[in-house]
Amino acid sequence: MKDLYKSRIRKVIKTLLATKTPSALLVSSAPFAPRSRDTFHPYRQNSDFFYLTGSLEPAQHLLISTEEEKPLLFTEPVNAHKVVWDGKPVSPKPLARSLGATLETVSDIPQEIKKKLRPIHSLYYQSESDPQVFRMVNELFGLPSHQRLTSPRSFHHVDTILEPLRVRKSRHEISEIKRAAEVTWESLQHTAQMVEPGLREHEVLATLEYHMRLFGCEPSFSTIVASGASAATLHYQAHTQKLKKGELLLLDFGAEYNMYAADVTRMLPVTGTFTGILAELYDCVLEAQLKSIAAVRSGVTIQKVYNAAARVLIDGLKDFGVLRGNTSALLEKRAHLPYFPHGIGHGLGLDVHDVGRLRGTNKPKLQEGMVFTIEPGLYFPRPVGKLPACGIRIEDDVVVRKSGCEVLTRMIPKERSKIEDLMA
Ligand SMILES: [Mn+2]
Repeated sequence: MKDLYKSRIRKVIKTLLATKTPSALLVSSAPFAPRSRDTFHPYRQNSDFFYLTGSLEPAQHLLISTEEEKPLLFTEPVNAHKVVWDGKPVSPKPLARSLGATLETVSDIPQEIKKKLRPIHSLYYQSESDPQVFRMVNELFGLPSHQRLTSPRSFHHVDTILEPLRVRKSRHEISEIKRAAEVTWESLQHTAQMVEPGLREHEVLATLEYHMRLFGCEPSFSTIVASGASAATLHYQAHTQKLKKGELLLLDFGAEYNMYAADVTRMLPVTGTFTGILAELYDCVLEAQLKSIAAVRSGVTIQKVYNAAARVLIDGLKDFGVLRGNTSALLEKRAHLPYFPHGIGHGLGLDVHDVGRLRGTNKPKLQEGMVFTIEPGLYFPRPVGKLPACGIRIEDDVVVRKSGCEVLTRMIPKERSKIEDLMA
């Protein structure tokens, strides 16, 4: 893994040079997100900045410029007052050395970066990261043309350069996601056995997250624990309901390991056994998910993967008396959208909703090494015919291979009998 970040920076330089204009790419550490007055949410590094530096430290900035011999790493001088509260910051010197960067320790970082941007024509910058740097770039953008002789005149989102690099995952990145998946599985194993009628959703949530943290991870997003009708709300966050007999419990959760995310959804029957129409609905969603996974291979569109699931769900909705008509015509009319209102999945990597434009049902073609989720579902906010109000989703993480895909979360069971075994 030596020189991992150096080699990524080299790829950025190559892309900048290919534009044949003086160009630069600017990325910053994440800012602290306020929680309440002067307290903050736990710090989480910006994914682009981590991708290019491996640094977990706040208040750092990386400028890669075709007009500089080396990348520039900007940091603030040590503030003695801050040290009292936060401890001594990690020295940026080894980081600069490992990146082959020149270290610039300055108190007014935006002003210093602005000076370095004078010869630049095209600037690639982040829309969400450091607010002060963003303000400085916006000032440059807002300059009238006669004042723009010595500043960038062409502004682009960093995604233009970083998305094509980040979207295909290396072996190393896939092994990080696998580790996140294993911890996700551990947390489910420790949680499934406690599920029973009378327990509250927040108790299940606390158990899942406790085990993720016990194994050195953080939740990669806000865990969703939704029982019965609550599961029809896609991003349900109240977590106040008592688990009731005869209901299914939806768990949408994932660990983040070393900045890499896993994202899984599993359904548990509250009593430990799937029964009746919910068992049938479950099998329909599972079949949709398996068909969708089977459609994944390099070169196919995400739309094809989506349609493989949508057709099974439409057939199921016909069997349950919710829809009537020809399956292809219903798919064409998007008749399933009230019951399956989201895309088939999303890119997964450093961000739980990663780069790659795979959300929705659009046209991008899958490439080897892309990692994304496959998560079809059926949702009924109100009872429909003999179906109770409920929501069912099954989600796994896959990596695209030449002639298929590898399910990175395959250790987590999803057949009904195996889930029942897990809860026994
Ligand atoms: Mn997801």
